[in-house]
Amino acid sequence: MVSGSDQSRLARLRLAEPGEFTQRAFLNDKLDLAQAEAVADLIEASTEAAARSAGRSLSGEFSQQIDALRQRIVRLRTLVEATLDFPEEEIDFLQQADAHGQLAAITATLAGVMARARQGALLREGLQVVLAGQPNVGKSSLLNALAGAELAIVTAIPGTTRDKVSQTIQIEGVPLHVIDTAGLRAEGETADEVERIGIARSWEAIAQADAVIFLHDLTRRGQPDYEAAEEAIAQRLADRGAAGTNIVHVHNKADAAATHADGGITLSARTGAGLDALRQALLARAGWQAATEGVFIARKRHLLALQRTQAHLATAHEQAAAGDTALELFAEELRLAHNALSEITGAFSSDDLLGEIFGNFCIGK
Ligand SMILES: Nc1nc2c(ncn2[C@@H]2O[C@H](COP(=O)(O)OP(=O)(O)OP(=O)(O)O)[C@@H](O)[C@H]2O)c(=O)[nH]1
Ligand SMILES: [Mg+2]
Repeated sequence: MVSGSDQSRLARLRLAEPGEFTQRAFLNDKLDLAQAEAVADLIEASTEAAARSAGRSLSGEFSQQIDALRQRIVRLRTLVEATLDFPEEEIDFLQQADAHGQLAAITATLAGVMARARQGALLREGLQVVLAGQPNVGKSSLLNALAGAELAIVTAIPGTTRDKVSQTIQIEGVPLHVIDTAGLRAEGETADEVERIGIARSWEAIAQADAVIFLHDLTRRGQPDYEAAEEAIAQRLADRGAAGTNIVHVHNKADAAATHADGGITLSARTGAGLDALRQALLARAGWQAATEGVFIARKRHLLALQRTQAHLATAHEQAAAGDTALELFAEELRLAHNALSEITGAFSSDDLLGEIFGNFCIGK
């Protein structure tokens, strides 16, 4: 039973806001911003590797590296600002302290942190991979083979897949969101309204993909209709411009074909032969470097801040090279680099940013 006084006490209770506990920890300096984000990333981690790297960020490993860089920038700033106050000693002062050398060393360390953060972002976000190609080349069979489960319907009838079927698979802990689409046919070749809509969706998926597997059928090589359609699809993919570099050519049905393709990856979705080569090619395309030690989870926000820091340091370098008249500009670029870096751990951040970060938490964390 709840007594009267207990009830009035309960009336003052409320449910926690999304991320409120973590936000309080941040506001009370128990966690910095990158660590607070790692709490959410740990909860959402879709692979073990992502969870491990989120744990590393949560423990403060990422933040320590950012802070160490920040301190070095601060030291250089102090030096430059002091020099600005004593213009007559300018050149000597900066040369003695090897300002250029310091800047170069900071830039090099930053590049290393960025490389690890990029790997972390890959673990967090994964990669969108679209299976594209003519009807019946074996796209759905390949999805099933990669996933190790019968997810998409496979039949010998061209035009089997109409709607998108997607599945997240993991390769070495990197989540790949693989999307199987309707086989691509030229306009007018499809009588069926449903299939036509499916093909339009395939092209949409291709436009948004990080990587496109362009699947070919070795058993139909040399057939005029087949080759003409291959040409048309290749042309349309090329029209997408720079994204065309994300195409991985894969030749399927190696088990049933006498001929072999030159270039690309040859495999059999039916027997599984060659699947490992495809997995490795996808990881390489994603920029995954398995040997990277101590990856910490990172977000797009972190990468953007690191890129801005890098850009300001590069401009600072140019200013420094331009000679003493540019010392104020050099100092200003260092200040901007300092601010950009500080955004990562929240030493310098706007309320909007905080609202956005904590608002995306689930309730009660
Ligand atoms: N021999 C052989 N047959 C395969 C292979 N992969 C797929 N097939 C066969 O090719 C036919 C089409 O396979 P699907 O996976 O449905 O092809 P799809 O590209 O998804 O076709 P749509 O959905 O119609 O665009 C089926 O009869 C499969 O059994 C393979 O590696 N070897
Ligand atoms: Mg299919």
